[in-house]
Amino acid sequence: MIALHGFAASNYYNLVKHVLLYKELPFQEKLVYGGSEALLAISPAGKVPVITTLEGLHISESSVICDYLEDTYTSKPLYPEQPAQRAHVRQIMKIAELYFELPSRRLLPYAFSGTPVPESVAVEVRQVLNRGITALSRLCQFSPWVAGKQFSMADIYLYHVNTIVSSMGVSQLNWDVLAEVAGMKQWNESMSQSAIAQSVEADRRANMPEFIRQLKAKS
Ligand SMILES: N[C@@H](CCC(=O)N[C@@H](CS)C(=O)NCC(=O)O)C(=O)O
Repeated sequence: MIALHGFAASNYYNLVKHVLLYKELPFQEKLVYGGSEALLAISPAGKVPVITTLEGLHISESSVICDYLEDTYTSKPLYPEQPAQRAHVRQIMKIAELYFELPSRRLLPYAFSGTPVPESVAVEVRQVLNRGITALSRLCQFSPWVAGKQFSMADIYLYHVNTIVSSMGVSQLNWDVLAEVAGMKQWNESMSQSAIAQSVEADRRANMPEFIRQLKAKS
């Protein structure tokens, strides 16, 4: 059986879990937090998620895992057949990662420590998020799915990226970032209603207290 290593408070972990659940692939969750030797043994950068494949190969980096799962398990496809459309889906995922996820992550230490975000950091983060807003406004269709008529990897990827963008935007910048992209909030809301999203969210909430405890123990 495929093993999924990491912890449910991580949105990167959750997007891979969402793909596994969507494709109805049997998998086992193996709890591991950042900074452990156990994780470094299977993840070169010490990051979660990691999967261990049926052949015993360890793969990290969420978008690489998404591609591996799609290439290996072709039923319930999450990328379109045509290369141009596939590129469109991947472009949305890449832009979501670079200009939505990563700037929002810079706010996490302030959220965890309860210290105010320095203005210089807030300015930089807003700038990058604005780039993401412009790009995603141009690329996303929400008709009804992010890349058009077909539900795709971009829906799963962007939805889990948005959990952090939305919470950090509102709590640290007093900014409803998702509202800046026409159609995104409604689409996000409908994604959150799916049975898979709800079960992933329940696991996320359940893991949060332990995740915070181990984070405090490290600092
Ligand atoms: N680029 C990586 C990022 C993964 C990532 O940042 N994971 C966080 C959890 S959300 C992590 O492992 N943090 C532990 C650490 O940095 O020590 C991916 O796409 O999988």
